[in-house]
Amino acid sequence: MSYFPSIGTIAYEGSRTSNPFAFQHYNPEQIVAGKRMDEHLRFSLAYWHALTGGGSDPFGSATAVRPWDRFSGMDLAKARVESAFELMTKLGIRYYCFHDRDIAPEGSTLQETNRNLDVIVELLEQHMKSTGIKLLWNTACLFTHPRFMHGAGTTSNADVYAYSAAQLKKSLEVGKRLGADNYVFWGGREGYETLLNTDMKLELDNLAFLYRMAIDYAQEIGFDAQFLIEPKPKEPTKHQYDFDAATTIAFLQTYGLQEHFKLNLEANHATLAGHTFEHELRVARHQGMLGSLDANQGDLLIGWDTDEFPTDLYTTTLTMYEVLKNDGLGRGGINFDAKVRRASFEPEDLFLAHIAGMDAYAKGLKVAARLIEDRVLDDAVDRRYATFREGIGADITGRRTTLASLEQYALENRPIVNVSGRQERLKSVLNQYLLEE
Ligand code: XLS
Ligand code: CA
Ligand code: CA
Repeated sequence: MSYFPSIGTIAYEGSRTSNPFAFQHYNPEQIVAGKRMDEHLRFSLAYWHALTGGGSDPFGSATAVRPWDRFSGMDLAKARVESAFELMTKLGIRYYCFHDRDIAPEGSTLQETNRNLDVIVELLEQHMKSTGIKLLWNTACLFTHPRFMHGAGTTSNADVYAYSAAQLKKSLEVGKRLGADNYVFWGGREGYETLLNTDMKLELDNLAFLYRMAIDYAQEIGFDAQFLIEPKPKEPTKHQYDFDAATTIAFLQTYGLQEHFKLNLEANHATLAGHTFEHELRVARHQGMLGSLDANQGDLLIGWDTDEFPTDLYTTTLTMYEVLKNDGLGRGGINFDAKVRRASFEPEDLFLAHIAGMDAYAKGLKVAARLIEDRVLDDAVDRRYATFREGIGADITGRRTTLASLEQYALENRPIVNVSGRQERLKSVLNQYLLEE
């Protein structure tokens, strides 16, 4: 049975195609920078947006028309699994991600919830075997249910902390069973609203301890996924503890956890933190902690997490630039943590949105590879810092100076000669590369 009978397999047709159900740039077997495109771009479907979300917002109910709408309960969960694999197969997406509660409904007890989960995990396992599609990462939803109103790992209620640990334990077991490449921790409600009622130190200590127990349990059961933390500065809480890449790395270092984690960086979370996406990638890359990407984009005119499909070629190019400079994402991938707009409610929109995102990343990859090959930015950076390669600059980077020796140098009253940063020229060259075929 097909859930999307009118849509076939999406093929690459090149940039001049007028077929909306075709790729203009994503050509999986094309070699770019020495590797196949599909090896660079390990695209992943976000179950919560593609299968579970329906387009509701604080002002209105769901609008999406989906082929699984006629089902409910566990039948709905099963229909979503079948639809997900059809969607991924037709799009050529080889990975997916989910929260435990996206895939199976909560029961009235934790036991019943876990039983529901087991049924769907078994079905997922069968589909993964028959299609070769893999789990990029899974995670535990420790933020939707009312019990998490004060947080999960940072809750003020020890019973909720224990419940969260139980849910996390099960989630690690699911990850192990499905062979997840990574396991994500996103601190949905790990933050605070007001310091008037908050013991920040206890909350952070408890959060670190939850991570420590997760590391120990993963080792105990032989689950070797890369652990990832996903930063976000705000929403749902006013101040999220994993604010951005730098804050998260500092947190991990403070608690001696840095060896066990990398970061899952999301574009929209970067802009909510007042950063560009490439800034977040650069920070993580320099610390050897660039793990995986949640590919989407925000709207700079809107102050919340809009999770739009990524179509901004500047960002996809500069993102892939960082990824290539990082020598890839290893076990990570490019997960479309993105939802179609509420008015893009037809099933076809799910395909069109993913095609748009995959093409934007493919184009970004091709442009980034050429920028690197032609040393466009490398040469500009080299020129800008040239004074550090000789004379007093080389003494500074060789750490052979003192304040006194630098004072002596400065007092010799040499004329200081600066050179232009040439930012506008570089942007124009970037445009040139983007506009070339
Ligand atoms: C929400 C987050 C979330 C994580 C996974 O803003 O993006 O979906 O990616 O829990
Ligand atoms: Ca995300
Ligand atoms: Ca988001």
